[in-house]
Amino acid sequence: MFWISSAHAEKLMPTAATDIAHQVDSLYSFLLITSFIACAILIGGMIFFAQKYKRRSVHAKSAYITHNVFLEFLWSFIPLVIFLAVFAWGWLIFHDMRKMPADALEIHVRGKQWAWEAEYKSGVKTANLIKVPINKDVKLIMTSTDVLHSFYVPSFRIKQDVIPGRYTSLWFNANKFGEYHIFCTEYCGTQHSGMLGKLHVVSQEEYDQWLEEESKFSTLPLAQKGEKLFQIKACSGCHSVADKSVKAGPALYQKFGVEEEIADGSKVTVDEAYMRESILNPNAKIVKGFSGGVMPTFQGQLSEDELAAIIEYLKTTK
Ligand SMILES: [Cu+2]
Repeated sequence: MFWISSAHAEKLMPTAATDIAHQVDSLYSFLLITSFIACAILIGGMIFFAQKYKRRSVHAKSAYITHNVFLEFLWSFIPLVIFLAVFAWGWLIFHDMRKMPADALEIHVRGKQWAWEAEYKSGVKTANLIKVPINKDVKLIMTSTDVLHSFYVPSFRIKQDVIPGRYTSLWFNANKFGEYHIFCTEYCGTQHSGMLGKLHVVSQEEYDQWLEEESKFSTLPLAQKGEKLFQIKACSGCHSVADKSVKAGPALYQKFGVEEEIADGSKVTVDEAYMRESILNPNAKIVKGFSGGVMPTFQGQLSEDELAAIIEYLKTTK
């Protein structure tokens, strides 16, 4: 920290878990403190001079002063030096933030309404969770499958827009174990505020073990694979599978084989074909009481075997 001790700063700001976070905090503290000092000089000076040069009587005449070169030079030059220093300081930090490390652990991140998907090089996929080893350069290669999102980790002081149709990137090197928030900071639709993720910083051993554990996914039985996909694709954000509680979409608990009333009043039996249609073309048969256009289509986002896995899983909630 610059002038504020780090113990105090921890209370003002989220835990700083990278070197860059400390640098950002130093610059921020400098700005905050110089602003306070400038404010005190301006407001204090104004009150002092208003009192000192107060008109004492109706006949009092003020001195005729046109200018003062020395004073004018000072109040122009000192702020100029401070502003240029802040610019240079900020530029150096920005340069560090944007210079991608050459030998980093690379993770693909996809923003979608309303979840963060991550994909590791080994093929492991997660939703709303990124696990990384401590003291390791990590580079995120990011894009969006629908609208603009923005990836933000307050504890790392890094933020980057995530844009459909192109890649943007971010890097960090976490130096503190823990669980940190991932926020979306670009309004992206009704559930924007619920677009939350966690970033776990763990030891290298724990990371390796976790990655190996997750890699076993492809050999899982269909229904178990479906259960994972249901999480990864963030279906669980809008559909309850543990009970009949209604979220943004209807609960899918004990749904298989049930007769469902749809918006136009007709009935449909929930079988494999209806489930498939509802995943790929969600607006085809909207359940009565729900509005269309909320669920995005998963056309092109799920392979045939992934579809089968999810449907087999949904049959087991029965
Ligand atoms: Cu978003």
